[in-house]
Amino acid sequence: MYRRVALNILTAHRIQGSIRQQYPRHSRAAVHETSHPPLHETRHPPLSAEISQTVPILDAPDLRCAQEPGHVRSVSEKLRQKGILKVSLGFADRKSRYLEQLLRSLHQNHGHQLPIAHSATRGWFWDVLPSSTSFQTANCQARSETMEDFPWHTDCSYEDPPPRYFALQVLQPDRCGGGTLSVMNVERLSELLSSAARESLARPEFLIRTPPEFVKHPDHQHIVGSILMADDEGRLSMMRFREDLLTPLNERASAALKELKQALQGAEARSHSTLHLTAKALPERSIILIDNRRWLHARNHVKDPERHLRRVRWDAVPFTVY
Ligand SMILES: O=C(O)CCC(=O)C(=O)O
Ligand SMILES: [Fe+2]
Repeated sequence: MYRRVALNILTAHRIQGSIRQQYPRHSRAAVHETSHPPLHETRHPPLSAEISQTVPILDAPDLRCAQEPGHVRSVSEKLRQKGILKVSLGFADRKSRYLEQLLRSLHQNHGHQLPIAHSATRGWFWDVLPSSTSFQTANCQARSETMEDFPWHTDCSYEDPPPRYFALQVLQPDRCGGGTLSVMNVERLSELLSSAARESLARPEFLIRTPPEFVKHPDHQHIVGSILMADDEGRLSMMRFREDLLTPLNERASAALKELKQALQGAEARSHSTLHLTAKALPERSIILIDNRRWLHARNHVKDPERHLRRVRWDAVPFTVY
């Protein structure tokens, strides 16, 4: 399990806050830069210094933003540059219409693939909500329907191709201090590895099992691939990882995986590679959008049985260098 470092959000905000100006109601949404002092009271709770330096924030004052070219371009650019972005909705959106329209706009104007529907009834969205009685797949409780913690992982690491992005919309934050989402930067993590381990993790020498509840065809119960992947500039900045599904296929792969697990533990405690997004950082009406390959994520134990996030994953692209 991973160790949690408590961030003193309020103190951190006094040191450095994010800029928030009052924008006319229908103007282009604001991108908050973090190098300026706070101008005045914020409408949304502040982020800690570590988080505000890393996670850009966009305001979406109304639903029209999801189709407004400047807003959609900002989302696309921030995701490309940082691989992580927080959107603060200025309106109630229990049906996730903003996310739905935003993903259509990203598809039409920025080349993102649309999400794959979970099922005819669930469509693109999945409710991350503890439940012991009603499950979104027939008679089967998914991990996201429990209150358990999730160790570090990439979503759908077993899929080929895996989704490049996912977003979580907060419908009800955990009011009891649990359910904190943590994110770890893959490039920072890979810097902690020896070059031998990095090279081994980039070889397709790992068996990645499909969790039984997601096996669609009896002949497709696993894939074989690498854990690390290089980006266009040759940096090993992309990863797919979920420990309980992985089997190394030789000694070299086994040693590299062991080193990665040790590095993960070391990286947890380092604020430059890991962020803990508490309910203060991600309140109701906020959405976190994440590059699934450039950031690992984890969640600690949920304490509030009504904690409710809505998840969507999109832009499935191959995890191999051609
Ligand atoms: O509940 C969370 O904060 C994250 C859930 C998650 O990682 C998942 O559903 O894959
Ligand atoms: Fe996840």
